Amino acid sequence: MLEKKKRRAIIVIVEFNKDKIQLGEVKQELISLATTAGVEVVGELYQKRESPDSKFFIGQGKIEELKKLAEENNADLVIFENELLGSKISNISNYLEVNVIDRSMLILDIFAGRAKSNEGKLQVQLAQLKYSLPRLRALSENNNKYGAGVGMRGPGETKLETNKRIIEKEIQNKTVELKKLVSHRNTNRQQRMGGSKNIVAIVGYTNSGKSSLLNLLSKEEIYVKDELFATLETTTRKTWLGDGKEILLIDTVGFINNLPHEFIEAFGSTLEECVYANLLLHVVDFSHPNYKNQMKTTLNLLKKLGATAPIITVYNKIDKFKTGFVLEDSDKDSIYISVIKQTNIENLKSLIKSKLN
Ligand SMILES: Nc1nc2c(ncn2[C@@H]2O[C@H](COP(=O)(O)OP(=O)(O)OP(=O)(O)O)[C@@H](O)[C@H]2O)c(=O)[nH]1
Ligand SMILES: [Mg+2]
Repeated sequence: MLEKKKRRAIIVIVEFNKDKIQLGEVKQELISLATTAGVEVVGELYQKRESPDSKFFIGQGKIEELKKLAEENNADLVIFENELLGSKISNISNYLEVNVIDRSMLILDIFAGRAKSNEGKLQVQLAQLKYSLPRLRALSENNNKYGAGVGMRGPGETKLETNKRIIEKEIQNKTVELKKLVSHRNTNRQQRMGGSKNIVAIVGYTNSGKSSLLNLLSKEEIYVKDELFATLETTTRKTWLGDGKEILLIDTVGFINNLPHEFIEAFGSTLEECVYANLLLHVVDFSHPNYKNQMKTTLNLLKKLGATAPIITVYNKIDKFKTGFVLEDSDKDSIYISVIKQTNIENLKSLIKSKLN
């Protein structure tokens, strides 16, 4: 998507003894992120350690192994699952002689390619600037040696700034600019919502089917794709649930595990939409092996944002169960549906209506 010539990457996952990660899921998600950013994953490396190595993050033996792996597979990029600080990025990329980024930079790169509105672009730029500040030297070295690759592109294909003073000034300016936009949007929101008590926000982990559900309920054509962060900006649609009941349905950016705080700060204004909602539809990809953790991530983020509206948990994609899914007795706060097969949608509508009265 972003690269003219497809980058070839080795992914690296380090698990520390104190953390218990679900390696398969973590790996799968990182590969999905890479694919979404237009990168081909050509190799992988895993290490379990007590703590990060002070120079290379991974051990001396492992860095040798990584160098070999990169050479053998003709890789021009290494992506770490773990968050890397500047000196480590420099040490590793100098040793390997390829561009090195971490998962957060990969996510930023996807965001940069997606942002369309002024507000979206500003948010991405702010997140990038804040994230790059403690990593400047490494990023500009990387940039000069290996070209402005994945993780270093601003929205609209602009090259990211690497001068500290300019960046600090830009952070200031853009924060002010964003504040203005947000206050303008808040005024707009009040007009847009017209004092409605029927504001329903669709939230959930990325790729769970939020936009698909909005499309189905509102008969709209919002961008739906089997990739992470297909939606980066919120969309609001008037929707009728039958019996003359009108709601305002809001599609939101997807959540993902381990988002650095710079992102949450920067995207706060977009995510704020769920704070103003009267009801939240928490869409879950029930067919995903890791759906329970994905739910936890979403609920934690909602808590951080201060969203307190009642939640209906919408377990989606039940069509993916081959043996024919037996609908469990849905309690009054959850429901099992398939957007694709349009299973149980009328019941969902009734449930929404019952919660809004
Ligand atoms: N099998 C199946 N696939 C579904 C269902 N609902 C959505 N999908 C697919 O899941 C993928 C993601 O759907 P989206 O609607 O873009 O998901 P989203 O939650 O908006 O994703 P982001 O905007 O990336 O956070 C698409 O390929 C959809 O076609 C469903 O009920 N069953
Ligand atoms: Mg979406």
